[in-house]
Amino acid sequence: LTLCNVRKIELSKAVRVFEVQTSLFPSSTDPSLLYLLPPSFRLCISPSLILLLFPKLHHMNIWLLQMLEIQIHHFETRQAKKPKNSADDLDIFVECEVHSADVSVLITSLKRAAEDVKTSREYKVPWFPRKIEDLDKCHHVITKYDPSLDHGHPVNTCIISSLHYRGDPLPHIEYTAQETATWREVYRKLSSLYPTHACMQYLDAFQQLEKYCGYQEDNIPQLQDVSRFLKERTGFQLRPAAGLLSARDFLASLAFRVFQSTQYIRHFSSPMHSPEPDCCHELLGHVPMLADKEFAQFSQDIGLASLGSSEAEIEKLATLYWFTVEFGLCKQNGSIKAYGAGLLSSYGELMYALSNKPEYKPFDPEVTAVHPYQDQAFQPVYFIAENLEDAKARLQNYAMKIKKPFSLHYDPFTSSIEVMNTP
Ligand code: HBI
Ligand code: FE
Repeated sequence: LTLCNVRKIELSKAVRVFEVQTSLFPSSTDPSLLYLLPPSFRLCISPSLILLLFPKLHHMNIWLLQMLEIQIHHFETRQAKKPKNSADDLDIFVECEVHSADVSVLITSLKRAAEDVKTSREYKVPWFPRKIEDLDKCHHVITKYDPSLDHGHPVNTCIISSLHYRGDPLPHIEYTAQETATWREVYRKLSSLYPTHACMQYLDAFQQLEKYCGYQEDNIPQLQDVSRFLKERTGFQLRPAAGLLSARDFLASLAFRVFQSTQYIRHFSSPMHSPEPDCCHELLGHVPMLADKEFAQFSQDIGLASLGSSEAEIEKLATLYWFTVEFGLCKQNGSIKAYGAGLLSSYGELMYALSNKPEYKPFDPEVTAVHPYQDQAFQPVYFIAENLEDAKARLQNYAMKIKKPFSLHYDPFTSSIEVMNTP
């Protein structure tokens, strides 16, 4: 909070507040605010000190500070930039921690008494990884899909990745003959569509993966080999994930060019559909695109934008991710091609998306980020990018407008995030 233009006081007075704090409660209470009375008063020195420094503040504000159990971390006075009445006018900066639910109550209350209230932190910045090692804490699996509640979609529970730590080698999986048969069926059907439906970046990478990474219909590629391949192309690496991760954790890893990938394969009884991401989706959908430079940057940019963002902003970024990385289309040589992994790993939806049935809209992050999406059926609408470079530039422009009390810079030499405060 920045409370401007408050009269200078002698700091020696502040020390005495210790003894008089109980008398700071207002003697005549505004009845409309009585409901704010706490069950038990918890006094702390800092709000009382503020009362002394802000003689113009109504006592009620101080009371509120105590009641909301606001923690004051930093206190500073500066010469006012625009002295109004006297040369003694000060700007006072208070950095405090307020529960996000209490922020608006506090601001409203302060505005009644202070001349100018500016807020630089309207929410408590959520924890976010700053070093690539911190991704060990970003593995929260969402159990949105509960196999016991849905008998229509059996899941394969043979391989469940346990917790993986950075530096561990990626587990080598011996897939069963039945699992390989599932892969074969998916691989055959999808690769027949790619030449006509996939964008050229995808086709280039797919060819390379067949040549160097064991992409064949009779072999499920190993994450270790694929990760090494991607690292050489774009610096992306894979990390095994136990299932669908929370959007916050999943996006955060992209900021470090880490893609969290499942390693199990869908149930053999429904090879053309999986309600959760599985290795067919990751290896056939995501991996080829992550070998493209522009697309890798686009993915990392969504990740960087997510760090420290509010819940509402994460929701928008996850929606953007959905309509681009998962279901994006782009123009290429006068026709429309798919670059989204959800399309490139689904025979049915890939055909549908490029038929004349769905609605198309131009990719515009402001519009796309708030468009409702569908995770139970085909998308009713697809967003078309002019090209990947244009999509990247638009996303960067969108990310710059996200309000955060700091700016971020990714240092590729140390794989860490530099945080710069912007008060
Ligand atoms: N988790 N393992 C995994 N794989 C994904 O592709 C994935 C995820 N969590 C969220 C997610 N994708 C996105 O749909 C957005 O919510 C970010
Ligand atoms: Fe995906």
